[in-house]
Amino acid sequence: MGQGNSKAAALRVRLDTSRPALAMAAHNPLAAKLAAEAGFDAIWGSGFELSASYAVPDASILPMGTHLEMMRAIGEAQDAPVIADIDTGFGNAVNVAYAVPRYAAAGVAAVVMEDKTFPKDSSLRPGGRQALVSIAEFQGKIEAAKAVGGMLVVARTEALIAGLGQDEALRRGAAYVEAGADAILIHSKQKTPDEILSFCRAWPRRTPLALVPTSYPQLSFADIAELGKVGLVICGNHAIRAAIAAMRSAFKRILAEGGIAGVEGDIASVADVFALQGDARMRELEKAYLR
Ligand code: SPV
Ligand code: MG
Repeated sequence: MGQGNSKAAALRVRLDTSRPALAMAAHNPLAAKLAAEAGFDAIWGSGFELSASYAVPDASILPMGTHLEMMRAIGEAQDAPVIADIDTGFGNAVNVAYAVPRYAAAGVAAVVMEDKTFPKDSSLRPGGRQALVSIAEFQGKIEAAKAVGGMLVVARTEALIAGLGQDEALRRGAAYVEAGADAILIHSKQKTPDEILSFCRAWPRRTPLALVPTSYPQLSFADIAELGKVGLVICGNHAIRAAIAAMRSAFKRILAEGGIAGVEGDIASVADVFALQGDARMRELEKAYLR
């Protein structure tokens, strides 16, 4: 386990602070395939999306194996590198040392690990528990992840989410770089980008930053690129939110209209679904091998 992986190498090059890589969230291989088809550079293996797709809170409820197998399936279904959201690393540094080689073996290009205590709570949840582990403990977890090799380790600090302020966020970011992090994800749930802009401007390192602008969507990709500090922008939950809105609308209309005819033009065709399922490949296989 832990052999070098070419998608990790490509992603490392793509973390370009003058033109940040764009990752779209996915909760299953189909969503990942659509994100890659749309042109996103990477797939965000979001814990929030996967939890939502099981209709459970994003609070360390789903087991590691459920997330891991989804990351493997997402990687197999399409070519964009997978950035796996491993939350807290499923416990302490010993848990990280167990988990990360398995993610490497599943072919993911990067893991993102956050400095919250296990079990975690969603960063976006109003009034959620946002207790952080010590800097020293999290450095040990980064070192355990880095020891695996062959993939990028993105360290995520929740200092701003926990209300600890910019100085603490900068201190944690720097300490995580010292421990070997390849990038620092800095998260904020402020409704304006001010807090994030201030952090990015104050970030003194060459190590690229990663942002998840869910709460401050007014900050465009071009605005982020202009900062010259951010190598990765993650659209954290737009696949599941788009799916929820589309399903709600179609389901409501079908009942209201007393039939399925009305939605026909607004939903994907069955032929589209066949194509996404790999029907062309199945026809080749049938031709070659079915006797
Ligand atoms: C996720 O998508 O699972 C994330 C981003 O970790 S957030 O939900 O904003 O914490
Ligand atoms: Mg998450």
